[in-house]
Amino acid sequence: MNAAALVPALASAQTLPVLYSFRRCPYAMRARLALVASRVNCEIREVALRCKPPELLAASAKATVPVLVLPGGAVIEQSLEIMRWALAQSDPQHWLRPQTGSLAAMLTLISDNDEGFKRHLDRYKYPNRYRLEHAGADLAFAQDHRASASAWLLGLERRLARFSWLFGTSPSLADMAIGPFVRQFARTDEPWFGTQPWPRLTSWLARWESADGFGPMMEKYPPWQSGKPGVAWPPGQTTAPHGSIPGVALR
Ligand SMILES: N[C@@H](CCC(=O)N[C@@H](CS)C(=O)NCC(=O)O)C(=O)O
Repeated sequence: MNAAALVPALASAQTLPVLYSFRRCPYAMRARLALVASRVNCEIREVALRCKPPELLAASAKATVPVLVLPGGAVIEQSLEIMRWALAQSDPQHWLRPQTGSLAAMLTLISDNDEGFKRHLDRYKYPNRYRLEHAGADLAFAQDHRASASAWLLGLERRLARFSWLFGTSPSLADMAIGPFVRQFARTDEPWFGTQPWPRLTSWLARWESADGFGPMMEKYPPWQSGKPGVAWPPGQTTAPHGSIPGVALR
């Protein structure tokens, strides 16, 4: 668990936002990136997707991660909404105000990712989960979806010809929301990905993975268990401008 501080069990009043998360989930990754950037203090609860804790199911009937439960009891159960909530508390890197374009343009690109690219990514990565769509021809099915996903990625490559990030010379909400999905695509077949005509995308992905918040965002935790102490998060946060309470130690 590294040296993360333990939060005393929240027996009565919840004093910090509670984030239900799964380390490798791209939606949870984007939510954690925004929480790290905004320096909102939380309690993180790593969820084993095969054995979801009753507290998560009580907070959110749809039972996906990430879910953020605020101290007043409000529940935010969409990753993009968690990002926007966190950045509304504090946005020191101006992710919501890109150098070029607008918030609306970023949301459109993110929606293309979530509605289009993600569908192809899932079918490329897990063709066996979609047998009803292709009668067992896993390889051909995967390659078709890889081609459709690649067409969208080539659009990002063209966009990156102008600036090094999707909406200017510094990262924005769009880079942070889309990065986890492109990373998953790249890691599905790294040798193949490395031979494709998208040098700018490759460099963008490498810069995204070495951004400041990436390490804390990918910190590993064992699955949280009901009634056990949670983990104060993000790790390494020494000042606590948002959501801090007396008595909660942050290392
Ligand atoms: N639209 C949701 C999607 C979240 C989602 O689908 N998360 C996956 C994990 S990556 C999940 O929790 N799936 C439920 C399960 O596997 O039981 C969001 O943006 O937060």
